[in-house]
Amino acid sequence: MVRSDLGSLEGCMEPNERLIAKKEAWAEAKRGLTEEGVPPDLRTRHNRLPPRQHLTKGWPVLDLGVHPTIPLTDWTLAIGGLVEQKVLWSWPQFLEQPHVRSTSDFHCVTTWSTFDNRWDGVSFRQILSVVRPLPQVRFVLFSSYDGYTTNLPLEACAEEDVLLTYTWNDQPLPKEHGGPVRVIVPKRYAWKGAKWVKAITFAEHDTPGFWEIRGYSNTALPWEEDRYG
Ligand SMILES: Nc1nc2c(c(=O)[nH]1)N[C@H]1C(S)=C(S)[C@@H](COP(=O)(O)O)O[C@H]1N2
Ligand SMILES: [Mo]
Repeated sequence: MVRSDLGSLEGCMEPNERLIAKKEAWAEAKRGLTEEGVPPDLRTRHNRLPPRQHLTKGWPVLDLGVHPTIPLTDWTLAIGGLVEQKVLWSWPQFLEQPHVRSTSDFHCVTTWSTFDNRWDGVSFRQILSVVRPLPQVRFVLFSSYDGYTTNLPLEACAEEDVLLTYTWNDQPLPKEHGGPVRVIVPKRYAWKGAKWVKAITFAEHDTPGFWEIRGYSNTALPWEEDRYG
């Protein structure tokens, strides 16, 4: 396993070691898990809240405590690895891509959820059509300006609702939520969506990311209450 540690970034806050330690301890204790064997039809799917989630007001901020400032003139997104066409997009080049608008729910592993978030951005499917992953590609690794990483299987990224978004409810995506651009993966717990995304790498093999190597699930499916690895 490749351990992806946070590098020190000039001009940034220190990572929030206490929060990281607490969440690591939760994974060890498997906090928040319902009893095994609860039949799926007794779960709360009908009211849109995955098991043991609660609806929260507003939009909490949750990250490692480092909020990098990326001026749009310096912002780039590198998409590469095993693809036919690597790209390095500047901000104007990113905005030139066809855009989509999407509304989805957001489920954080720490048990809060938000409903009906409106996003504008570039769909992951659009990225696939531009870079064209090679046939052996099965995994995707996202890397961020704060040093964070997270990994997903290619099929999970290819879902229609996976976006690189730069707005939230018609406003520019606030810096504390990952602006200028973050990833959202509505069918997975929210840690699978990289804030301040900087690079997307297509690979044949899986590379567990920041939380995946700290006790969190590799698959992260809210409806399965698949919180911990
Ligand atoms: N770059 C980066 N992305 C990140 C994180 C982070 O620390 N750094 N935290 C993840 C976690 S654990 C969650 S729950 C969501 C929270 O997003 P929010 O702060 O916008 O609610 O972002 C995810 N993406
Ligand atoms: Mo999280």
